[in-house]
Amino acid sequence: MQIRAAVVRAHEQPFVIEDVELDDPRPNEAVVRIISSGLCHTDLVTRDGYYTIPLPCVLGHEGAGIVEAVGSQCTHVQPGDHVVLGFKGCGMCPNCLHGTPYCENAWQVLYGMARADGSPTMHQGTDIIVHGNFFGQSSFATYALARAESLVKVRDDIPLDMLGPFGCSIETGAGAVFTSLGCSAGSSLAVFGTGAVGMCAIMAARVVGCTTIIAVDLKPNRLQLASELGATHTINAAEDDPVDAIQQLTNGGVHYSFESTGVAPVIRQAVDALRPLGVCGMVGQVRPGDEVSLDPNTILLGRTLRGIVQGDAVPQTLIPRIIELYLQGRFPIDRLIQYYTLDEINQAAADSERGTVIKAVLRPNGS
Ligand code: CXF
Ligand code: ZN
Repeated sequence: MQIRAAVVRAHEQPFVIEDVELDDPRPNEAVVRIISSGLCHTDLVTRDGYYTIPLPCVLGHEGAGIVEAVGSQCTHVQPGDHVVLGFKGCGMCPNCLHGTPYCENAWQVLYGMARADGSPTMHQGTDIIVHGNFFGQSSFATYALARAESLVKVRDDIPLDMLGPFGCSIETGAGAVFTSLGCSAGSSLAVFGTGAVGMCAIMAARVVGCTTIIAVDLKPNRLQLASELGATHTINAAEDDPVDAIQQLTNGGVHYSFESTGVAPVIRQAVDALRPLGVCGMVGQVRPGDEVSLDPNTILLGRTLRGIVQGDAVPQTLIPRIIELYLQGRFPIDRLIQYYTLDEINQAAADSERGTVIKAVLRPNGS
């Protein structure tokens, strides 16, 4: 079928809106009409060439929409169902078999820009390949092709146009606090970076009952919103040294820290802000080649730095729970979102990079 998509033709260049031919679904695939698609830091750094991927290509991995067509073996969703597009690993390595998001073949599966058998999912004309299947979806488009098993069916009484980011940034921030770090009631958490992922970590920390929730960022307007969403303290790292400030506020460091900036020196700060036995979770993609230096004697006292993918979430169970929290007013994700049309994707990207919007969400089929 013919779709409209935001195509990357060259790294560090604007997206170009073009007509593209999308494959029909294979037996285990479904086509989804994309109602919303969030922009994530991962899309922007991929556009800018952090990783070697074939061009032209279509990015986008925070899609939600309505199932349009299903393959013959697809039983758990039907046309008309409301779904969030998740992303899955290879399904066959030990970590996938254990139900974790730490696929041993993650880079190939997510960035391979083709199905597992190497076949492309998009064309222009009969023989020009447009590389799709980014994170199993390529949802910066009016329609996306996905493996049916990666679709999360959701209730249909919540607007689909705010559900796109649930498949990545929202479940990452929430799952990191609920599951990866397992922050407990009465504990302290410092969140470095108050983009969408950091804000969701703050909302989740309020839900689980952290009593000290410290937001660290460079932008006063973000810190203000972080306070409204649950931060008990804010630190502007442009003005104060966040490690000193956190040590003072907590009498020796936080139980948990969460690093969402992907900036190497900030990772060091997030570790140094921990108390002994504290755990730092990091989710931001660091520029390839950048390195982090740590004081080994800091680690010696039982501190941990760990990477987190998707908040260790099982999307089928975590996404409906966060939706429930949203409907109860305890996870006000709508306060993070600003909408754009597909044609406005370059404006959405610029606003995200400048930090004037927290979560830019495209509505490729209109509002
Ligand atoms: C990704 C980062 C690379 C590993 C998989 C998850 N995050 C999505 O934005
Ligand atoms: Zn993402």
